[in-house]
Amino acid sequence: MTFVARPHLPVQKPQLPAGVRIYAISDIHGCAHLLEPMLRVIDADVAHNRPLYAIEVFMGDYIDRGPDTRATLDILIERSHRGNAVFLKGNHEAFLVKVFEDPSLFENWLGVGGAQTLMSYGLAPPDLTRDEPATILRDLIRVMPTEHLEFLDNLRLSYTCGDFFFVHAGVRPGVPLAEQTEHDLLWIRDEFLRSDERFGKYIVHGHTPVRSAEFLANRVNIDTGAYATGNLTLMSIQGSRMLAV
Ligand SMILES: [Mn+2]
Repeated sequence: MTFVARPHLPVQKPQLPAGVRIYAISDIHGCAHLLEPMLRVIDADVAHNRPLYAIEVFMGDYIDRGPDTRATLDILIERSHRGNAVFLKGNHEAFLVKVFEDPSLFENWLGVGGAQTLMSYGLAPPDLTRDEPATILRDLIRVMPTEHLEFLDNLRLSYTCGDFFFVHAGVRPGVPLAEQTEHDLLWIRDEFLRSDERFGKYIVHGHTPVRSAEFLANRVNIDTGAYATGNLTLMSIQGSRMLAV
């Protein structure tokens, strides 16, 4: 019997390893009421398709802006006990941790939806004519469950599987994936969004809202601005097939 070598074809489409099915959800921003039904969609899909390995990738920005950060973190922490979920860090989680260390940033946090987070933990709407930022933050740390604070402290910057690289915001063009800075991975917009560079992996990201999942040759953006639009996007990937609902 003769074995004929197949010509080495260039990889056309990014691939996941055989048997792996990934579910990615981006930018929940306190929309627990959208997250709950999405998790039921995932559970039904897993029950129907029975992948060998089902992996859930949450893309960061769990908190702020939307109505219920507290319930969102409760749901995600509960979900983490299954052991097949990856939780990426978003710029909002990184920023809140920074605000805890530096109360002078408190007003900036209010400008990006921090008041909704405070109120989700049962605190009054912040009134800076009456209360010092440090006092409000001390109250928040007091009412936040320890598991929530630990959750915020234990988020990953990126996740790689097969030909896919999952990250909250994006990557800096011209810099190898392994050498990206935390700041770029969590905050970058224009330089990344304008680039047609192939980054070594296919980038799955959120952070910059688009009307519907945006599939490009080098990346896919799945942030559909849930807190403003009511559309939380779920993307499933198996083999090289990407599907956003
Ligand atoms: Mn973001």
